[in-house]
Amino acid sequence: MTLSRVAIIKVPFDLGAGTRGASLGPDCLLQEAGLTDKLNSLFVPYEIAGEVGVPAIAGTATEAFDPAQLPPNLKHIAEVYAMSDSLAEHVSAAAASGAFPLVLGGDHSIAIGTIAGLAEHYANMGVIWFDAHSDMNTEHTSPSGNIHGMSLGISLGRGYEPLTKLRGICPKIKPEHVAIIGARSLDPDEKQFIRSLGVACYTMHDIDRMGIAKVMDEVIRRMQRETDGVHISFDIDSVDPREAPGTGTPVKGGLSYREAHLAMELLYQSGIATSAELVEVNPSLDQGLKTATLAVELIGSLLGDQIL
Ligand code: 6HN
Ligand code: MN
Ligand code: MN
Ligand code: MN
Repeated sequence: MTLSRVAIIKVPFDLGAGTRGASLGPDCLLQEAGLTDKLNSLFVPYEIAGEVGVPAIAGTATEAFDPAQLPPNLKHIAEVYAMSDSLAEHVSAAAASGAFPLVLGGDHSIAIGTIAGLAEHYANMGVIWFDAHSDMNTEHTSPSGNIHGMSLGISLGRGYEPLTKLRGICPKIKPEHVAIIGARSLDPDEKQFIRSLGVACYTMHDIDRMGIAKVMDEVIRRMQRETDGVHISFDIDSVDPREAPGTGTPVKGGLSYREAHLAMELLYQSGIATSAELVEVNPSLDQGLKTATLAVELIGSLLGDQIL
């Protein structure tokens, strides 16, 4: 794992979600929930490499995107587009500097920008997508119009063109380099898309049957064979709401506390991760700091925190 330095990029952005509040995530994680203390205790060198909030959208029109022709069923598209473009720039610069980009959301729409920035550095990047959902809707299939439910699809080149073509590379990632882990709430068209592309999707059913250790083993081995870098996109709603209540779209029957930690510990041991993002912690929906603290602990496990 490239752990010479962790470049933290804060993304207090929640306009991709239907419920506001995930914008409070980055500061909550870093300060109240103790992420900076955690990194210090692990002797992980880090810096705050940037912050991308809700951009002022005036003047963000490009030839690729005409705000005068706003498409339907893409809520806050102008803000999402501007945020994604700016975030991609920050992430690309962090990766270019040799650091391990760690992006703190924010809702899951931020993955559009994170992956766009990383795609400039990895031709065959793997993405491990921990999520109750698959985030593969388009403006034509989404039941909500919320772009956080479209970010993986967009990264695979499916959906609204100005977003899929963001910064010129399209698609950013290949279906055979993606693994979804923890899925249990998929919309009909998402199921169809997952099947037709052959995306590896380890549902909760699969995890119940195989065990998370075997799942991670399979995923890690495939990534080691086929990719030149691996991004961990961790939606906290992959974890069961009993452990992670502070999130906007909770779904029963998720990863247990230990399953989530073991997944992160195995990723650390494998050394394959080259970047990560932690999204959808919503402090305004949390029980105290329960969910934020879990998120900090999971980042710790990914970066080398060990029980013994
Ligand atoms: N997330 N499939 C639903 C939708 O609105 O498209 C839920 C998406 C949730 C997205 O949790 O990042
Ligand atoms: Mn670059
Ligand atoms: Mn998600
Ligand atoms: Mn989700």
